[in-house]
This record gives sequence, C-alpha cells and structure tokens, in this order.
Amino acid sequence: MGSGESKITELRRQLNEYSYRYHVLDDPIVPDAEYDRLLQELVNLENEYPELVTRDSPTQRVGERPLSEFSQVTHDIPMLSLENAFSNEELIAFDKRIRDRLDSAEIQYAAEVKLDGLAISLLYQDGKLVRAATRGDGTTGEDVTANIRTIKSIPLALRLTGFPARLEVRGEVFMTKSGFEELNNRQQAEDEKLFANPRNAAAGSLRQLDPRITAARPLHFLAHGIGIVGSGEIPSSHFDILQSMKTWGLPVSAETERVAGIEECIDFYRKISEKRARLPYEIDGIVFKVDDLKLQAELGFVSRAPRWAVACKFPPEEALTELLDIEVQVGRTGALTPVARLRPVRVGGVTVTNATLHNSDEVQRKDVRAGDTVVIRRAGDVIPEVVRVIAEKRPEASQPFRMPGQCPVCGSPAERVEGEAAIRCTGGLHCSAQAIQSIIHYASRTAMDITGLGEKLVEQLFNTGLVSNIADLYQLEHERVAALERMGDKSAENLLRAIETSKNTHFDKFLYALGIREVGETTARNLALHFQLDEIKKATQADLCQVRDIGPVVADNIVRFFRDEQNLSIIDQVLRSGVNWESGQNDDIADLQGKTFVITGTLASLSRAKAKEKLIAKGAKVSASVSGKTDYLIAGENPGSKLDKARELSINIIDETELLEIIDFA
Ligand code: D41
Repeated sequence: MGSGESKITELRRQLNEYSYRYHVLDDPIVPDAEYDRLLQELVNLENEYPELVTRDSPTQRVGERPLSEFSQVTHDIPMLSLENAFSNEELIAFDKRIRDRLDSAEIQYAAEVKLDGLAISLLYQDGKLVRAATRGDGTTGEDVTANIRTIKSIPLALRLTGFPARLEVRGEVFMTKSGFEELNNRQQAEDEKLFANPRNAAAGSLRQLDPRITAARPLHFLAHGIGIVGSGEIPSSHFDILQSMKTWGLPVSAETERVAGIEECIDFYRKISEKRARLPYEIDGIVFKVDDLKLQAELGFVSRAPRWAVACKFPPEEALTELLDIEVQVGRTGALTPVARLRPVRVGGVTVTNATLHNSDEVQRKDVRAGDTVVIRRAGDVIPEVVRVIAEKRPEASQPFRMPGQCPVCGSPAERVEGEAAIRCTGGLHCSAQAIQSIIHYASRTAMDITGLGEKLVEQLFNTGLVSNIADLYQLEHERVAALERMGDKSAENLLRAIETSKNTHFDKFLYALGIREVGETTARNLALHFQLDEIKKATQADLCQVRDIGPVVADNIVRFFRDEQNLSIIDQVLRSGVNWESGQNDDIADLQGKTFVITGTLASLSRAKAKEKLIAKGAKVSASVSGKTDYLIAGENPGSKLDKARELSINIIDETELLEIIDFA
C-alpha cells in the first residue's frame, strides 16, 4: 500500500468514527471544524489519487447531476402499515388479544416513539449502502438512493462486523423542529416557498431530483426495524436488533425502552406525552412492538398490518379552523393584546375557542384577518396560538387588521412605547379593564392570596360599584356583598373572612401584588430583601439599580409608580385597613436565594407544583432540566433519567424529607 493509500484509509476511518460518535452516540469527540478540516484533506488526497476514490468514501455523499426521474423499487418484503389505537382502552384490548393468542400472562414490548417523518428502506450489501427507497404504497416505492446518501447520519458503510451480508434497514427520515425553523427562515429570506411542518419539509426535500438540493436540507434518520436479512445472524428480539444496529453505526432513537406488561406500556406513553414538547423532533404517537421475534412470527399479520405492533396516536398539535374575529383585550398594565376568536376546534386534546396573536407586529407579520382559515397550534400546556393563514382560503372582501388608536375599553389614546412591541392604553387605573385586572392580580394566589376572589367576582364587585380599587376591598360590608347575584350569606362570609385572613402577609407578596410593571415575584423578593416600604417610596433609580436583577427600565417603573399620588393614597388606605407584615422576616429566604432546583419523580406529601411554588417563595429557581447550573436535584419516587444525569454531573441530590425541611412544609 502506498503512503497516499494508507493515509486515505486512515482519514476515512477517522471521519467515519467521528461521524458515528456525533450521529449515533450523540457524543461528539471533535469540533465540527476539525471534521471539516479532515474531510478537506481527504478531498485533496482523492483529487491527487482519483483511482482510490470509493463509493462509500465520506467525500462521495453528494452526486453531481440531477436525475430525470426516480425509478421504481419493489419491496421484496412489503413495508407493512401500523394498526392504530386511539385510547387507553384500545391499547389494553390490543395487549389482551396478544396474550390470548399466545396464551401468555405478560408480554414484553419494545416501546418506541413514532416519528412524524417518512418511512424509508436502506439496503446494505456486504455492509455497503447500495439502495434506498421510499415506502410508497408498501409494495412499490421510489429509488431515492442519491438523496439518501446526502444524509450524514446514514452510514454509507456499516461499522465493525457481525452484520448479515445482505441487510435491509428500515426507519424514518425526518427534520428536527429547529432544522425546520432554520430552513423556513432561509426559504423566506430567499423568497422561496415555506413548508407547513417538518414532515412536509422532509418529504419535499427527499423528492428533489437534484441531490445537491437535498444535501442542503437538514435531514436526519433513525432506524426502527429490519426487512431482508440474508446470510447472517441477528438477535432474537426487536430491542436487541436495535442495539446491534447501533453498534453497526446506524442511529436509533434514545427513547426506546423494553417494557413488560400493559401497565409499563401506559407509563411509557404518559412519560413521552409529557416530554413530547421538549423532544427535538415531532412525534405523532408511540409504537409498541412484541419484542420476541419468535412470538412476532407466531402472531403473523392481518391484511397489511402485523398483529404484533400497535401505534398509539397522540392528539394532533395543529388544526385548521376559521378565525371569526380579532378582538383587542386590555391587560393589567394596559397592553393591548389582539386575541383571535375561533370557530371551536379540537387541538392537542382540548377544544380551543381563542388563540393569542401576541401583539400588533405579529398580526401584521402573519397578515391574519377576520374570516381567514388559520392553523392553530397547541403544544404541551402552552397557550394556543395562530401559526399562519391558509392564503388560498381567504375570502375576497377581507380587510387587513388595524390596531385601534384608542383603548377599546376606556377610549383613552393608545400609544406605542419606545423599544417595545406592546401598544398600551394610557388610561392607567381610570381604564376599567386595567383597574379590574389589577384587582384580580392583587387577589391572586401568588400575590395576596385572597381565596375565592377570582376574575368573575372581581368583575361583579367592580361593575356593581362596590370596589373600584384594591383599598375598597377592605371596606366591603356583609349585607351588600350578600345581596349580589349568586352570592348569599355564606359566600359573603367566606369572602370577607378570606380578605381578613389575607391581611397578614409578607412584604414581598404585597410588593408583587401592587402590580408594578415588570415587577414579578422574583424582583419583588429582591426588593423586599433590600428595602422597607418607606425606603422604596423614596428610592431613586440609582438606588434601585443596586438590587440584583433590577435594571434602569424596571427601576424607572418603580420610581414612577411610587411618585403617583393616587397609588400612594391607595397604599395608605390599604395599610390603615390592617394589611401588615413582619419586618426582617426575609432572613431565611437568603439561603435559597438564586439556587436552582430540579424536581424529578413523584413526591408523596405534596404535588410538584406545590413544591415548586414553595421553593420559589424562598427565592430559589426551579428549572425543568438538569444542567451544570443545577444546584440541587430533588428525587421523589420513580425518578427518571434526570437522576442519572444529576449523578453524572455530581449535583447534590436530596430526598423528599430534606426538601420538606428546606421549605418548612407543615
Ligand atoms: O417511528 C415511526 N414512524 C415508526 C414507523 C416506528 N417507530 N415503527 C414502525 N414500525 C412499523 C412496523 C411494525 C409495521 C414494521 C413504523 C412503521 N411500521 C411504519 N411507518 C410507516 C408506515 C408504517
């Protein structure tokens, strides 16, 4: 072997190994720039020795010429479809059918996420990728080898040994959520057509006749099964096959687990549903497959679907509906928020009638209009939003939306604040919408915590003239409250007692309750650690900027708030009504101040939400995932992968008893 040849072999080995570490193990060992440098070195050497270029060299991913058409491929072993289960009951029935047929008490399943991509078949002959085809109708697909070769997570040659001489790998080609966003941003910048979702973007990218276009698209692949196996041994269970494929350099999902029995299936489904919004790619369900291949063979298939597998579909996160009208709401701080009123539609498992449009810039950018057919998205527990308009369905007479120049509630001029997206009503507390919202906020659980005083009741008290500001709450009389519609003696008594009880509070809660613009719970707590009320009233912008996390804008909001005579008078009245707090009570808060907690598993004596609230009340931060910034992991029953991660990062792990001590939970 010449020195050129051995250098080329070594470079290819190195590049393939780096690629494997990156795409399959998700654990890169070199920076991208180093990979690119070695690849360039290989390109140069191959130019020097063109006779040494091989089909499976990492330099040979992108073909030079567009195809004129895709040729047809017949799948020797048909690519079957999946039976669906749309409820827990249907999943339970699936498991029961299998147990009955096999006369078995408990079945082991491989539990996988169901990627929302395109099913693909990859044929490896002697470890070399020789053909790639779409699923098509399951019997006949299209030959997309040239395009598939451009996908970097698909090995052109398998690693190591032990794979069958002929091996058909089946899996899904997809685009990550972030890859999709980036692609659409690029398309927009270049005035090209936008893709509706990652799945369509992946499909459109794979359908290109010019592989150079496909190569520029962020496509990924995950293997989830096999087809043809010729001359060679494979493991006897599906899960073990996936593990073997991984060692051969094929990427498989990190979420796959082996589970036993229906209960573990349901747990897995719940776990992934909860995680769904945080996964980097879109999934539309879970697939359960009988793990043992012998049992699979025994079960066989009906028409075009195997009896041994089932797909549990998630409710779709997007739906189409008609936008009936755009209404402008006024928030606590006067911000005018356009809200879409929708023809009711089911999305993400609930019926949605309103969706946020954020602000007027957003409405302009998306050009959303009354009468439009729109895509609504509700992912996880986030507020439903309008994603985009279906332009083709726009009615002819439609008018662009315009933000009103006046507050729709009080008629005061609406102004855009420099450097802000929001347009605000300038009416302040003279605006009934702002007045009502400020009282709702004052009474809310995380502020003064006046039990039972919610939105509806505040509106009623305000509209009947009993309460116009927070000070009036303390002047309420039993008879007049009891006389309100839907109230009565008992409810009135409960309300007045709740108001009385709430008078004993903490300074930070009170500060937060005042609803000063941009003073949230954390800022209020930081302020309370530094100042007494009298000091804040007199503080200058510079004084306030000394406080952690307070910048000039927030400081300015605070100064303005306490310069307003009406605000000062209301605060005076409130305090004279008996609202009080102990001074110096915040000493113990300092311990947890700024510490970051993550909670995993189930807690026996309180909900995770409650634990989170208590920790935040003590000045801690609570984050959803473990990282280097985490100070403590609270591990309850059945902790998940967060516990492993925390151990890996040597993060302090505490149990429920210790947690209860920290938060003085009685
Ligand atoms: O992730 C997927 N989309 C996925 C699709 C998966 N994890 N497993 C699958 N398993 C099968 C069987 C059991 C029929 C071999 C599938 C598909 N089929 C499938 N994809 C498209 C049609 C069928």
